[in-house]
Amino acid sequence: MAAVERAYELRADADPCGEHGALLAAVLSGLREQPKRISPVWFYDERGSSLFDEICELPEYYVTRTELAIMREHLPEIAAVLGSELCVIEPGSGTSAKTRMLLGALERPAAYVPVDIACEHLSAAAERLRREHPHLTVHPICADFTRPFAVPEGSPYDDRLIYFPGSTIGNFDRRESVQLLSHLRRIARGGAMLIGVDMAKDPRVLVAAYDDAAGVTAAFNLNALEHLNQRLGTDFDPSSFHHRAVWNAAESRIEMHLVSRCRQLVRVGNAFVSFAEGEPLVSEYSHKYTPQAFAAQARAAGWRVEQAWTDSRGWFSVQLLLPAHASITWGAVRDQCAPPRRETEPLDTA
Ligand code: AVJ
Repeated sequence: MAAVERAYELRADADPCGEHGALLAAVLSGLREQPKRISPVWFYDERGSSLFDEICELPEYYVTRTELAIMREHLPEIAAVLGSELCVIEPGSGTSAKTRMLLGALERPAAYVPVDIACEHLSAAAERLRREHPHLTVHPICADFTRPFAVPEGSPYDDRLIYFPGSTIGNFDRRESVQLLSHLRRIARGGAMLIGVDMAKDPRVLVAAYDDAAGVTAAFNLNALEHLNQRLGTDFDPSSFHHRAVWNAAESRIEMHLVSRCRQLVRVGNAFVSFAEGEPLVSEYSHKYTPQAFAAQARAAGWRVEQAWTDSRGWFSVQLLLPAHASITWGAVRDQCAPPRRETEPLDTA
């Protein structure tokens, strides 16, 4: 199975009918890897989601705040470059304040297509947006965005922008992220992507952001085990694990670990998984990029970086990607072309 699918297969299987066995098998296979791994999707039950909201407010967690500041400062320019009557597709939408900012700044946005596996949240958020933007076509899609999903054809879904904020791309390793970026490029159909990318910086700043003094991130990390117990009936004892955030310089990423405090056995379905004292269970990667490294990733996925906006410290960036092989210039220039026609993308054999 492709790596991007493996890391997120839980999402695919988390259908409302509850594919208990499939979820269990996916978790077990991660626990059989070396080092042991679980998917970061396990963070996000109800409690985890509100802990994440708390994280976003922490003094050490610069990520959300910095991206918001970049958006606030450069929104008029970003909106001007993007042009009018776009169909904005947002993978992993949630209920983002950034999306509201973007939709508010764009000229006559035509459609908004949020894609998320949290179906109830999704329809509530869609309802709210419909009220705020009566002329906007809102078409929520309940799906795992790492897998194929169908955006309707024709107007108002023609001129597409993928909006992928929050540095969610950081959760994917190098190979997975190239796969995901090219998957999203195909969905964009010749359109652009606006993506939030967290940048490499002093490891002390990074470790503090993922191991805050108030212990909120530790609670967030340990909650994944509660969620597993709740959803799958595993018997993890969260108090026998502790949170650790490590900077992996070779891979340019923060790793969130749950470290076993003792030798122990954990029951997962019909199997027992043994942990040595001090053995880590990896619960998340958060890759940090240099501008060059991200440009290379984008290029490998058939995109090119058209423009990047950043904060004064260069800690975070909001980047506009265009298809590397677009047959005409995209964006504001496109709006001046009459008629606004675009050739279809060259056939993708990747
Ligand atoms: C939501 C994936 C962007 O990597 O910073 C926050 C999640 N993990 N603190 C990140 C997270 C620990 C976050 N992303």
